[in-house]
Amino acid sequence: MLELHYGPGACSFVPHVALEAIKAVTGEDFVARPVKLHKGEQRTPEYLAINPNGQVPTLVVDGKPLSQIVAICDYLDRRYPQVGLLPSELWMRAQAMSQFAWMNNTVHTTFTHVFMPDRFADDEAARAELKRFNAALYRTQLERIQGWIGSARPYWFGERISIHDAYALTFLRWGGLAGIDPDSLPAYKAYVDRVAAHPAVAAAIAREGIKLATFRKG
Ligand SMILES: N[C@@H](CCC(=O)N[C@@H](CS)C(=O)NCC(=O)O)C(=O)O
Repeated sequence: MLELHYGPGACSFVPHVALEAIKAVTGEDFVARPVKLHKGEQRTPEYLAINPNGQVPTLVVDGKPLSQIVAICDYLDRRYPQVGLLPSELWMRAQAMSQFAWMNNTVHTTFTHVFMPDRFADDEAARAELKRFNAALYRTQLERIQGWIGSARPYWFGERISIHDAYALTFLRWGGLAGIDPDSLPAYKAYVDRVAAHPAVAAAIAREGIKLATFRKG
């Protein structure tokens, strides 16, 4: 049995989409377990027992927990290669993993500095500076992704929805929370609108009860 512990709108959206795509192609279902991050449910003793980092996502496979998006998605892709969550050809896959690693260890953590500066500094002025600096850095990272997806037809790797599509969507959504107007990245926004309309993505969006538009002017 596959169980995903996810936080609505969080990075766990990436394996959530993967599991929906797996369900559509193979019929293998999963149990979705919401974790209310704003209420601190990720720090309860029960949750820390399956994920000592106190973070989502956690995939529980037949009672055994697996953490870290990269490990979870690699596992799901190898278990269900017919879904095409990542490219199968050796070099293409290596390049895809290189982008995936950068998204997870760099873009994601840049946003964490914007969203949770309290995790990185005690001083209020230092937190404000971390926020300002990393929001600008995050924008340059989204521009790099926009360069990559410029030729996406219709998705990152072609016809099949992939891990990268779900992560790219999440980053643009978070961009709104970092004060980045998605209309200022028009190619990226048009691509995310396509990705959001894919049935597996739409199902994950509906279950999480999230909206794509997070940017507020002013
Ligand atoms: N490197 C981790 C990052 C996970 C992560 O940053 N999760 C965030 C949500 S996007 C979280 O659970 N935050 C709650 C907290 O830190 O209290 C992974 O790839 O799984």
